[in-house]
Amino acid sequence: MERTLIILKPDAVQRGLCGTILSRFEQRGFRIAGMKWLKVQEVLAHEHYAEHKGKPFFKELVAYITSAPVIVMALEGPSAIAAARATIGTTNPRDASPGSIRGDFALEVGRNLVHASDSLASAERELRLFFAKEDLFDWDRVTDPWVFSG
Ligand code: IDP
Ligand code: MG
Repeated sequence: MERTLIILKPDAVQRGLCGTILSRFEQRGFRIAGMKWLKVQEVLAHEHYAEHKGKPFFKELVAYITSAPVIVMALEGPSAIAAARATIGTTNPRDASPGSIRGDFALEVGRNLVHASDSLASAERELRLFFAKEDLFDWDRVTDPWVFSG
């Protein structure tokens, strides 16, 4: 079981696509361990995207992610990190497969709707940036048969 960090970026919120995108993840079978609404501040944007510091698009990327509120989620499931990357599609939506979120709903790399952690190390680092450990729900403690039977 893995957890991964997902962000529904400002364009997803502004275009009214949060429900649609969340549905894709729910239908795939991910469990939601945490979810919140926030406006990413500049300092957090710099930390989250630290690996891109110095790249030509960095300034534009920080402006984009801080431009309006986002929904941040911790999703879990078997191989959740790779599975979520496949569900969102390639970084540039122009190349993303139909059936992926970016392939179905986006056209520009600078407005690609959704973030998903790209490795176990990134997922652990990014989850810590956005969630306190106690914010994340421990699904293994749920014994209600409505949740797991069938
Ligand atoms: P990822 O989101 O698929 O992991 P990364 O390479 O980590 O892609 O880049 C982070 C984000 O930076 C992308 O999702 C996209 O919003 C933005 N980005 C990446 N490359 C470019 C670019 O060439 N121009 C503008 N924005 C870019
Ligand atoms: Mg990335």
